[in-house]
Amino acid sequence: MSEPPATKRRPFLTAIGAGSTAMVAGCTGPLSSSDNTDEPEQTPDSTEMQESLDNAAETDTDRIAADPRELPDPVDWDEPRHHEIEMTTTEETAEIEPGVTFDFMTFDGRVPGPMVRVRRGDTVELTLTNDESNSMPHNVDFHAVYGPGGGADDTTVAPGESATIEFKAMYPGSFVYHCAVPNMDQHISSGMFGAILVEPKDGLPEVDRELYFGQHEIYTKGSAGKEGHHEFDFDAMKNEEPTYVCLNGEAYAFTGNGYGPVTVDKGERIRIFHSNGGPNLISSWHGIGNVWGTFYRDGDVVSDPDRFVETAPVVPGSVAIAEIDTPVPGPIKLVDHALSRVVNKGMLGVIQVEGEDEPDIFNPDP
Ligand SMILES: [Cu+2]
Repeated sequence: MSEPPATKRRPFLTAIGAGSTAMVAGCTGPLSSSDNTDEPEQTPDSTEMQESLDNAAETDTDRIAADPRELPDPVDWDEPRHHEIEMTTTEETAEIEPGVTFDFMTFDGRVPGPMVRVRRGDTVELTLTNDESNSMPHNVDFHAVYGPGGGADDTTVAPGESATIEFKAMYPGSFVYHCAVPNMDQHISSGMFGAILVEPKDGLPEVDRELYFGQHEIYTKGSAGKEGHHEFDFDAMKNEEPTYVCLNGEAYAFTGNGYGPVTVDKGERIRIFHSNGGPNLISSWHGIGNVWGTFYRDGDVVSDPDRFVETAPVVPGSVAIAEIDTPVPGPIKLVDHALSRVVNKGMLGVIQVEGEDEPDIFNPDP
């Protein structure tokens, strides 16, 4: 593998439809002009000439992407419970992709923030702490809350302070929570969102495995893949022209370019929570090589779910739920079907189904 150009090579479109996860690894092909063999290797294109980024900053953490396998177990109680939940807001520098640093803001140091999981009728005593090393006020607005600002009005805390609220989870569904200070779009774009799941009293159908993802977009003064430190770009945000559209806060985190695919076993029924923090873009959520067999639109777990949905809107400020079957081995590529966000901006993650071939269902070589 030769020295990569300053603008990183992107996993590209043919990798999305093709079968091998190896094809989403790096060095697979050109998208940046500096890969053009007709050009001298060291000549930057005009965009790069205009860009001058500071060097990549020292990072505070090796990883900002939450592990999609980490979420609370399903509700197994049938009487109202009281939950004491603590969350800490952080401001920390991390990589969006290798060599590209950004100043994130988070709940508990990961994007998306931790899932809160309760049963309808439970009460939640929520303490939000703004880490003393931070520089900005933060708060949290839970969309599962009846009350001023979804709790934001009474959880606004300065660095070093904590605030506690208590709320009753009156209605079921999956909902976003997010920071809601006056610059809330910047704070969400920097990573401050997560999900709260309020299970109906009878619970959700049993599945073999659950995964939890968060999509959002990041607006920076660099172009995607340009190595260096990417400052936040308020004009790009106002124009809704993001540099990155991320799954769990990083570009291509769950591919061969990042931490690798999320592996599951063939035959498992899997429930996927897809939160969209936004702040601005609707996701056209799609799983390449699969279908949303049961789809809970907008996280509505009371109405009858939709069936066999190919591509589903997940609007900013919502958490959709899908249950899928995995009858054949191979990759399921999680994308936003606004595909320029996949090819150029990072919005791709892979679930790798492992097991024996099932030629009666899919035969690549009949
Ligand atoms: Cu904030």
